[in-house]
Amino acid sequence: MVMDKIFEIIKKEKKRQREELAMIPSENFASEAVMRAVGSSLMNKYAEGYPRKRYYQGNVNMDLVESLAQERILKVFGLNEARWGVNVQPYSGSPANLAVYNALLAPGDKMMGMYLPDGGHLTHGWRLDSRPISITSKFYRSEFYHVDRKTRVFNYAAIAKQAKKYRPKIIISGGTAYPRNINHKKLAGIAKKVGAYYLADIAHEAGLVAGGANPSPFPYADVVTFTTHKTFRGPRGAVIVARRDLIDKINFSVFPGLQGGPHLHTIAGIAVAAGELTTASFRRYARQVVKNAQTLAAELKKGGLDIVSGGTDKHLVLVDLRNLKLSGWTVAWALDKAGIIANRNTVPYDTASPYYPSGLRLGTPALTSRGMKVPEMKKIAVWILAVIDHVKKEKMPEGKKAVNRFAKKFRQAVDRDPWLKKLNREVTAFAKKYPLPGI
Ligand code: DSN
Repeated sequence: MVMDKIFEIIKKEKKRQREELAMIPSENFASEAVMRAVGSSLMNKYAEGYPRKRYYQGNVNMDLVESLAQERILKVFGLNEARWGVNVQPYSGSPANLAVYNALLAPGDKMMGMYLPDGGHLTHGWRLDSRPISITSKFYRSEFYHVDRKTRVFNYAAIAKQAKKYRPKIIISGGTAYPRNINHKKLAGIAKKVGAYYLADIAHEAGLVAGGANPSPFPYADVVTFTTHKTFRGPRGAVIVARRDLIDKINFSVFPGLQGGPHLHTIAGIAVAAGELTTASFRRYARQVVKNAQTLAAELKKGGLDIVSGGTDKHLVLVDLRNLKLSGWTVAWALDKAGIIANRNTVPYDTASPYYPSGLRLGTPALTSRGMKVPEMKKIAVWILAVIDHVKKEKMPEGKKAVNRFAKKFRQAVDRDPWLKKLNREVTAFAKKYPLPGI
């Protein structure tokens, strides 16, 4: 029996996950098989290099693990080995994207990515004016494309115009809070016209693409990156899939360019997850994730909330709280106290700060992994609307000092709030009825 204090904390965390509703769209529950692979003896081995080209001895089984992971990734997306190469070694999404840039760009080259408050990602060249925030904007020059102010979806003609003027070497799509399908065909066409690579970062929707619930970027993109712990439902890690003629450069960029020994225990978990993704039950899961998110969006909209872009094609819903003059921070903390775990998020054309943004981001992958369907989404929507109504008078003031005072007072108030405590008991009793996958 292992007695380390950490195991007490793990037990508490498992209880929290069982008793709360995980609605952060980038979170999910890996299966028992995935967790067993990750927690296995594979973690004891160094294996710098690639299958059959290792720098250390004793890698016969590591070669089998990594090759199987690569094969399964191709199978998951229906790809042909003659056209596509796979790298399963990136430690996570950020190093995966950096490895792609390091392979395909020279320092100072131009990249064009989705604007962060419009749903993009830090690693797509994020900077604030001329101040680099992500290392990607320190090494490379970046410019961003935006959603339309009115529709809050992309206007591809405007992106094409911008690309023609800016002439980037790479165009990146994908991100964290764009609820609509991305038109990969159009973006790849725009990239081709200006002589740029097209990188589709499908970190959020990889599982939905694999399950046939979202369109695939593979017919069009030069490179596709994704993390493996979101809708892919595997361990925390990432994968790069690239055109066959680019993969050697990318492999060299991952190792020895950026990383040392690969985490073969994680890669084994990715292989197990990829095996699960090719089943009929996963295809049903992927479709249900989207149906659940669409139900949630529709119910919240009926309840008077402003849903960015009017709905969703994916696993996530973005609520703009500005019409209620509420902060995403306030709502996220009140929901937390009720046992509903969502995250505050910037929204398109947000003027609030990223720490106290104007939006709330909700997702359905984790709830769907627990077996929840449309009726459960309707029930949860009622709770979310009730919590928002409960805090509707709590307006965030202006000015740093006033905000700090408000935040402290609000946190104390929600900690003691009897209505939220009562709702929390109701949510806990409900959540406990749905089994938690994993160990
Ligand atoms: N942190 C991830 C998300 O929540 O979307 C993106 O990296």
